Amino acid sequence: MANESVVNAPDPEVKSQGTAKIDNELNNNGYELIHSKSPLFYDLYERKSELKHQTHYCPGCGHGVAHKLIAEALQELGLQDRTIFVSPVGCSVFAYYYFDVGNVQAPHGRAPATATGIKRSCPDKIVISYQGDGDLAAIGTAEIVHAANRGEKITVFFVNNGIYGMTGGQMAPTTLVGQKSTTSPWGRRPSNEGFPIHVAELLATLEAPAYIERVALSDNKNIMKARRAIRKALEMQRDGVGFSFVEILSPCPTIMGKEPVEARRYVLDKMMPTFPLNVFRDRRPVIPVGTEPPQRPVAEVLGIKPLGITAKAEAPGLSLPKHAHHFKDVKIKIAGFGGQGVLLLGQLLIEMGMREELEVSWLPSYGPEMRSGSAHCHVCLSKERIGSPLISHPDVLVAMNEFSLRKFAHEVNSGGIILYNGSTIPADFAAPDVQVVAIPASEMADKLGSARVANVVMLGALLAENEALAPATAIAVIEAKVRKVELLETNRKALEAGREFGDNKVRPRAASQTDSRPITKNTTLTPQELV
Ligand SMILES: Cc1ncc(C[n+]2csc(CCOP(=O)(O)OP(=O)(O)O)c2C)c(N)n1
Ligand code: SF4
Repeated sequence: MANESVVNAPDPEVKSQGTAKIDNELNNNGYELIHSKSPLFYDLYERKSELKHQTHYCPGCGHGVAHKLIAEALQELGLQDRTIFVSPVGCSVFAYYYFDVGNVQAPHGRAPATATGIKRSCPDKIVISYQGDGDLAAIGTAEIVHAANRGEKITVFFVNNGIYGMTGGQMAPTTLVGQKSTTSPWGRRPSNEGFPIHVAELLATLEAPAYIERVALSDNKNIMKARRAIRKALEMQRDGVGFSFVEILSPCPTIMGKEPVEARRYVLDKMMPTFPLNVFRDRRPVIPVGTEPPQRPVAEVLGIKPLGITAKAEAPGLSLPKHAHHFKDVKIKIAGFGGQGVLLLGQLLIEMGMREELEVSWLPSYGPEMRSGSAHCHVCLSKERIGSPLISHPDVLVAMNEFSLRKFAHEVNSGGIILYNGSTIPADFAAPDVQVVAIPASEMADKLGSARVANVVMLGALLAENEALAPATAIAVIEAKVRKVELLETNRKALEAGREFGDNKVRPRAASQTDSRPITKNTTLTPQELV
């Protein structure tokens, strides 16, 4: 980091100076010392009380220098307000305490994938993936290779210190031959641990990347070169040229067990012979464009027609009224075991949603065993674009078995609904603020002649209870999905049976995020009421 005035700035006067704090003085050698901090950095770096007066980085750590160079480049290019930093796991994660830009934290190794998503949805932003070598070259090998290969227009700063810093010095893919680490205590041997991976060279074999350079924080001359490379990589992103990547050889004095100056020397003398500095790629990639068809709505691509259109096409003159959606969005979790049609029920719902011209998402989750193992899916139906398909707190839980009821009930939003596949609610089960309805769907399906339609019985009950989607849409979707005539009839009956059960046993109401959330209080039905 720049100097003592940048760490937690306890002096109110310093704080009041705003973002750029400059204190020039002349030292004994006649050199002008410039104590300054880029306005890219926060005024105050938050740390726990006993650590207040130090940054997260050890003295002499290359991360601090790399931060400074990146901040200055962004400042010079005037990109602060457009920048989104993605920092994953490792000492690099601390970046979000320092850079006063948009910050997103990604799981270990996944930063290039996260950055891809951000850049594609916000192409005018400057998206930076800032990663360590354990992160990028070990757990994240696939992500970096594929992001580079796709030529994503992001910038990756790869801080290669040859070791896992944060976790105490395990061997990284970049650890030098002969270098000792906690997991290569005799020194890295190519015969046992393989050779160091040269990431810059590896990525330079790909067609799409625009700019790849390796630099080093070994001495002032090389730091100045690093500064230029960092700036250039950002300029290339600003100008929409393509994927830019700077590998930064960096000292990690703590794990190297060296004083800061020695650690820098180690970068120069030991790391650079293995990882030579070079510009491996500097060109505007030629990626054919213009042949892709224009973006069309997913429903259109899948050939799913809105219900009104289907009805008109099949019976000219007849136009079904558009279903009035009383919600902003409805989040549904469907859980049970493999074979109960849990995932299919989710798919039916999203297809219905698409026909009703809603935004939809479906996220399945199941274990290694598809049949009999536990399975669940997340379904979101929304009038607006959906930010994430992951649902932590559903409005509706469809629990196809008791295990799922007990496992997921606590997640349901207050005022939500649980539809439970069972003849009675387990006596010891309680879910305050949530309406729980037991529907003997499996028994009803058996009586209809096919245990497999229990999920469709639940769909019927869900529609009766929640009124999120029109029953006519459900029929249309089932007709489109089920080809066999007898099975189609059973499915129709199952849907109707579920709807009737819901209508008769349950007061219809909506569990969803409405503009005026009309959710009734907990009206858990007792087993007696359900008989
Ligand atoms: C999925 C996952 N696996 C492992 C870890 C443990 N972990 C935390 S930091 C780290 C190593 C990071 O090393 P590197 O990327 O080289 O960064 P540095 O700390 O050296 O900057 C590991 C393995 C984790 N947090 N998450
Ligand atoms: S462990 Fe290494 S990489 Fe992490 S902050 Fe300390 S010196 Fe830097």
